[in-house]
Amino acid sequence: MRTPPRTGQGPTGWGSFEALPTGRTLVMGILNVTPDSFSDGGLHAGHDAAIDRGLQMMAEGADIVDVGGESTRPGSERLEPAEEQRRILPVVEALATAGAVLSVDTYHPATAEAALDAGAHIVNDVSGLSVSPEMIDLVARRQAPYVLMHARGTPATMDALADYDDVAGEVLAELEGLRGRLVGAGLAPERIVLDPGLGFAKRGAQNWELLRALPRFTATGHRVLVAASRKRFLGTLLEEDGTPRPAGQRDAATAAVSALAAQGGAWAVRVHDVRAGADAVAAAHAWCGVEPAVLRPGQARTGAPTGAVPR
Ligand code: PMM
Repeated sequence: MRTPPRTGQGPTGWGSFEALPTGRTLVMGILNVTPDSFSDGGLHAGHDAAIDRGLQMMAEGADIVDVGGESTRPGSERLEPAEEQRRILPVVEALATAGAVLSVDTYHPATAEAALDAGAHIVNDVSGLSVSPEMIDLVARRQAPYVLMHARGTPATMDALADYDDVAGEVLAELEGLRGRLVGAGLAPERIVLDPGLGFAKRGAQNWELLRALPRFTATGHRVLVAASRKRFLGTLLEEDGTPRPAGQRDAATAAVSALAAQGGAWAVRVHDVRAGADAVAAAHAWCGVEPAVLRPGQARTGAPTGAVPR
């Protein structure tokens, strides 16, 4: 039996990558620290709002909080590492102190390293095939858990690069090539999390094909992250009169994907609506007979801190 560490008054977190439960699918909450969060009150108020949101996510059942300073939506602008760090480091530091397990959503090695120094646990790199040699050296040197996401090109160019004969086979083969480089540099294979990169150089139906191929990804023996939350392919699925469903109205479909990902053995689902994601995963696991006792650190919803019993 393992008990998540207590951190005073606030919600509890697992505190380290190693302490994360292994018997169920984890919930990774998305915490964007982008200028929208600074719209009123400036950077400091933006940091405070982001920290509060991160704590709220932990209370709602996030096992991991994914902190990012740059939007990676198709067509978005790239951000300088210094500005990225200015946005995210105070947030990483505060949430790490609160016991959160944190991933940092960046493709800049300098930002990844600064975030690890500030208490982050996992590097979540959406650069895919353009992964830099410095990033490989960094995660190998630090033995940092690393989310290896499949992508082609950059957010500006990726939509034009979505030509595949066999999307699952090609994505897997490209990920395996990169995995070889990471392991060759000395990163322990169990620290590599595979992510098919839904929406990154993938067109609508290709995303569903990749989700259907989840068993092929888990069969590699790596942890697999499914990050479908509010993505464009869900908007397209739910379109009415040719108009895609707006991002804020895609959470029910996201929850359905999260439940099926949990049933399919995903290591984690990356979601905006943490409460809905945690509920979906809990229902899927209950259906499949997974112990409810492993549900979440601190069992925040009942307010009663309990130990977790990973299987
Ligand atoms: N997608 C986005 C951002 N970060 N990280 C991983 N590992 N996988 C993803 O698919 C992913 C990501 C873009 O989506 P958002 O703007 O809704 O966060």
